[in-house]
Amino acid sequence: MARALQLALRGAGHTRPNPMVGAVLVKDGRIIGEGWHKQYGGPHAEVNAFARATEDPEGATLYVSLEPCSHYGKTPPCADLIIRKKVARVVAALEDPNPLVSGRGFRKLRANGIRVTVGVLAEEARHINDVFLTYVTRKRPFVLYKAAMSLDGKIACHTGESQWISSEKSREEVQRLRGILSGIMVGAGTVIADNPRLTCRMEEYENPARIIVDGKLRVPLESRIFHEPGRNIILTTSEASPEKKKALENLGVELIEADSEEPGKVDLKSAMLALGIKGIDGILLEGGPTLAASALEAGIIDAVRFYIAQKIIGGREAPSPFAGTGAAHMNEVVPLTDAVYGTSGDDLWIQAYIQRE
Ligand code: AOF
Ligand code: ZN
Repeated sequence: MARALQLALRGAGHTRPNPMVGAVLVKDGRIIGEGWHKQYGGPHAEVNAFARATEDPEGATLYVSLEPCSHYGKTPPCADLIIRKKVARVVAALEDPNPLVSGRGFRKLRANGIRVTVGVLAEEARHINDVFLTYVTRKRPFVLYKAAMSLDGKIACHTGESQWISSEKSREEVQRLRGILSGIMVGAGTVIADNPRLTCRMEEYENPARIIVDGKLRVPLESRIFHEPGRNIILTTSEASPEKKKALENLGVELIEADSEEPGKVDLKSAMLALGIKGIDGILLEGGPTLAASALEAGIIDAVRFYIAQKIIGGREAPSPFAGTGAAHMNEVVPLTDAVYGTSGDDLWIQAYIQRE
């Protein structure tokens, strides 16, 4: 299964909004076939594993990181293929929450005499497909808030200077995240202050859709983002000027209007559903700290990923990843769970999920 998960990851950035899936065929203790879902719309992992099998898979065990599908989608059901190939046993990491499948694949296999085991390396498999699992069940994007900070938790100096806190290796990883996730989100303040390009500089990936939270449409028409390849989506409100809206639309910008109770402030929760309809399944939230605090409060953040550099910035006024008021009491803090962590260059990184009941 560990091998199947490794294979699954090879599809990163190319399968969305489908999951990343890997499959390994084992017979008499030997691997006789491997496959993964390479591309959206293409053959599923199981199909590729059978296609590359070096021996007859009759009697083999199939390890697969997701429940084999039972539906006719872009491709015919994998469960039928597995039955036809006379596999003896299927070991899966997760049930597929896609309403078109959700247990039907396993049922079909069992009804045809195949032994089925579910739940092997389930947590790792869930971690790999957190975007798919959220999007297919909630119809809104998975939101990952990323920040680079010093060991004392500052994301910039009190002067605002922040280039660079994290190592080159960490910054490279963020480029990869931009390629893997379908959207990248920042506040209008970031666009105005830094005029960033918000592109993915890695050749094998497409640019993410740039999503700007800008309730009053303050971003200048000359901003670099409007002149880079890729989609631009602005989340705004009815407070924005109709002329500016028209001018932005003329630049090809897609506008989503989501009013909250506070005039000029975007309702992030309903905006996420609108983004889901536009096919955005995952978002890398890159800040700044005011937007991050609003996003946290709105309950749209699913996980945080912090790169922690071996540096001390210090200073009472130096910002940290979440602005806003913050918790007043320990019983109000936001609990995180299922943390995974590692190193990148000289930095530490940690990713943890917002705990939901
Ligand atoms: C599998 N193996 O490798 C993948 C699965 O439109 P389709 O035919 O590609 O079906 C997409 C759905 O199939 C997707 O939403 C998910 O539920 C499942 N993906 N299933 O057995 C695979 N990629
Ligand atoms: Zn399938």
